Amino acid sequence: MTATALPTTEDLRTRARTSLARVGVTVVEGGDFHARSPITGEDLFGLRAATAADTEDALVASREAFLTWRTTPAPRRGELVRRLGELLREHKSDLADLITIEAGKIRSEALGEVQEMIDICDFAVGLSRQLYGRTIASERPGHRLAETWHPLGVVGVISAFNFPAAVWSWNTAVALACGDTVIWKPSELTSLISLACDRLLDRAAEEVGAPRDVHRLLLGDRTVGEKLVDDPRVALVSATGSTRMGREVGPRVAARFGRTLLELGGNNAAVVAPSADLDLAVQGIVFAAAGTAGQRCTTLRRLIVHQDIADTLITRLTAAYQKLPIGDPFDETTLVGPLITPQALDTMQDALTRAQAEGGKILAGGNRRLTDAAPRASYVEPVIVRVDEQTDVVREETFAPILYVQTYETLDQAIALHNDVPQGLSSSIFTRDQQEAELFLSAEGSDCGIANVNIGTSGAEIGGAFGGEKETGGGRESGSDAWRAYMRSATNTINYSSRLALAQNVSFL
Ligand code: UN1
Repeated sequence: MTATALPTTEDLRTRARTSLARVGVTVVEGGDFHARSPITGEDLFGLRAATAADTEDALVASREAFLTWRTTPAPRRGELVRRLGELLREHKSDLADLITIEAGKIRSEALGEVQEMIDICDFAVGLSRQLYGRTIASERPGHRLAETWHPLGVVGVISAFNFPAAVWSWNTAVALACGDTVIWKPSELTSLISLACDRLLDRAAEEVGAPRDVHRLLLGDRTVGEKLVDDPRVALVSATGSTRMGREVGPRVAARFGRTLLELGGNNAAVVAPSADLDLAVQGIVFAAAGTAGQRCTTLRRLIVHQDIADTLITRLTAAYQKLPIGDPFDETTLVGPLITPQALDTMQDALTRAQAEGGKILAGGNRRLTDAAPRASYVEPVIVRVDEQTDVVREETFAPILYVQTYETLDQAIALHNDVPQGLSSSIFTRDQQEAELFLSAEGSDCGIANVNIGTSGAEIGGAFGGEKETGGGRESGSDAWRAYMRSATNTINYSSRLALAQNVSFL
């Protein structure tokens, strides 16, 4: 099924300009750094990328702003985030338009992404009154032992194309409430939405009287990111992207004893047990595997199905895949938009070729679509591939809608297969058996940072901490106590007696 005709690049330009103007951004065109849209695969505007001097200027200004911001009472810092949240609400539709234009997300997912930003702002406003430290029982009379949390410094946020705005907001709303300042280097593929977010935060800062340099945006290629990675003035580098990127960023920041928060690749799986509610499982699986055209870190990439229900489930899934409407993400009936770039399509096709060479069989999908209407764009049918074992290609993250299906006999076997990949982001089990569900969530179950029951691997709420283990990088962002990564703790021992008592009963003098 293919939805109606695609918009033209000129339509997209007009729409982008209108949304940007409403947010308050005037695009200065003419640079050689291009904003483009995967909807047609064509360039929209030439923009100006940050120069080395712009980056240096941002570093100086951010550090300077930090000196004021760190002493601003946290609940007042929260007022900036509250105002940002209000502006995001007001411009929800404009921001969603820009996300659709640049990332190719369908309308409801683009609106969902903006909702995620609003939610994290609400969370961070609350957090600004809850940066709790503990009081610890001292072993000495007349002493108080306490833990205090202080702002950390300049946070460098490096974000990816697939959640071009939400991941920025998880980091920025929390970092600002924590008293840090932020320099943002977004994906080169999503400059327009970045300009819009930056403008709204600037407006919020003006309105509440916060230093304007609490936030700086640097558009550019990897050289800009590298500067943030290597500069000791950046206290924390929070980077979202591929494991390959994380392998470079991690050691470079560690070499200067900086902090990192890494959100890297996932190779997320769902186990489907014999007792599973299959109606629910089919819906959960199709959204998690084909939603966002398979381009979420949390996308479902591997299905581990009990052998007794495999045929039934596969029949239902292939039928659902054949009906997926693929095309213009602005069309309300579309469920699958374009892949981000032609390279993403090549990578997908290479993975499918390898999967077949390794014994996999394509059960549904895999054809390119809309080649006449948009030859430079990359629309493709989400694919289901049946595999007998977890071969090399299955153990890699291919950032595209490929779902590998394999079967299991015992739950222990399923969990072993589940964990036998280098990545550890998100996971789920579909079962109505409580023992199975609890085992999957236990210490000997899923080894991921996110483990779900009767729901797919993607679409996490902001209230929980988001992140994963192993090659996913170990970072935690967003809710719960992820805020601690953006602050430094100090342990305070206060002697309010008139005797000097040494710890561990040491006597001296
Ligand atoms: C990502 O794919 O980079 O859980 C983030 C989810 C979203 C965030 C995904 N809330 O799928």
